[in-house]
Amino acid sequence: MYDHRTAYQAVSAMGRPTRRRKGAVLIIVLWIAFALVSMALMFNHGMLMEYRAADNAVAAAQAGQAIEGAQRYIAYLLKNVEEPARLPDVSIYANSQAPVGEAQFWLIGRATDGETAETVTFGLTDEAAKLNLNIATREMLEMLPTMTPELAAAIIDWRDSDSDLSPDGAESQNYLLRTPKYLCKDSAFETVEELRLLIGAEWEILFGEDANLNGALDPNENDGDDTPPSDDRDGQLDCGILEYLTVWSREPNRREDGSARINIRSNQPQQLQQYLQETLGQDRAAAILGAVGPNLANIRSVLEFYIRGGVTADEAVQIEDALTVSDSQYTTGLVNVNTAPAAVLACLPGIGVEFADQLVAYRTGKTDELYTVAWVLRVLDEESAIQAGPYLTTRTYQYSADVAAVGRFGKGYRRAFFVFDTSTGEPTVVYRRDRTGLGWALGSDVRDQIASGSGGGMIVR
Ligand SMILES: [Ca+2]
Ligand SMILES: [Ca+2]
Ligand SMILES: [Ca+2]
Ligand SMILES: [Ca+2]
Repeated sequence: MYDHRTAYQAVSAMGRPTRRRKGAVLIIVLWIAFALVSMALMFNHGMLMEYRAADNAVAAAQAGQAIEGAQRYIAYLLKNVEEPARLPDVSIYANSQAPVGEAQFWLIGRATDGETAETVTFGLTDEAAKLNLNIATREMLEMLPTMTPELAAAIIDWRDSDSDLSPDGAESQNYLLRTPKYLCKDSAFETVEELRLLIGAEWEILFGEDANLNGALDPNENDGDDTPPSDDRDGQLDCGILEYLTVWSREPNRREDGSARINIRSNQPQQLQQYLQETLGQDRAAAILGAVGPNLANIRSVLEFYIRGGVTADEAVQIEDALTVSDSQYTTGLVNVNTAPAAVLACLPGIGVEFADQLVAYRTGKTDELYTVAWVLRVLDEESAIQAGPYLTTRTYQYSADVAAVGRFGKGYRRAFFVFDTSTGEPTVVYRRDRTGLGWALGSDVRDQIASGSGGGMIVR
């Protein structure tokens, strides 16, 4: 620290000042002292900032390591779950304030049935609970909250291979007018972020009120136009389309043990007959196949087979794993009717807004009953269920982990969004995106938790 007296003495030593000169010297001394003190303060401040920066850098590095740790942990978890293809119960894995050395991580989840989005929820989330951008029709896309007919048309034009402009859509001819100009992709979406390239993909449509994509209503998302984003201050989180869209959902079209399924539509009905006889007995097999009739090739979903054949819910549990209506290796874009929010279910043919709410209300609090898609018949009439059938599943093979972490003293906040695909048998990260830039997404409760925690440090973003 700078010593004023030393400086004063140093200046005094320049000569024996007269009274007049003494005054001038004092001013100079003050100046010099002030300058030196200022420099010392600046120097100290610089040191302090550098120290803090180093401290933050250490914390951020720790948070980054926690995110890597979380990634390995989740891959291990998904590899070892007791019930594959089902979203693991949050009680069986670490998802909130999980320690990794001096760091901690959280998995930003989504409110499930019966919960509200007022505070942040923790856990893995389900990509099969979303609408697949590469499968959804224009009509289905238009049902999404905040979607416009123009963007829905632009999505179809973006992914279809032709250059024929849909009504209100956008092809290369439109994208070449932009600055910088680019071509329409004319093939499938590889990420949801590609939406940002589309004409009509306004920020408000993509994000809605959920500016930090955490599925929870943060204060700035419920204060009107006081702070961004713009919102309607109604106490509800009105999400944009990013919340409801995926490109990852697909199921392996094999039984859980890896063996081939039986294709109901194939022209070898004796294989189906034999399987039903072995599993459900001669009488039931005969009754079911008799009810379905000879036009097996027209059956568009396993659910439709249940309906036309009068298959009971108990029988469905026994046979669902073995049946399919396709020879493809994977089935892309099925929506998990057990986990999808009403906003997604409402987009599906035969369901719509009213049935979507009823399906969510029915499934709330139930687990065993939801093992096969047959349960939707408790809500949907048969005709509606037949329309919805080709889009429904009760399985999930892609899980997203939205990992937020802080280092020591609650500093160095980092966030990364991962998608894990288990459809090949081995959990694989198929997508990773840094979300640190979206700002604090763990809500005020976690902020308080960290502030009062062992570190007691403040949170520096
Ligand atoms: Ca096109
Ligand atoms: Ca939010
Ligand atoms: Ca606002
Ligand atoms: Ca709102």
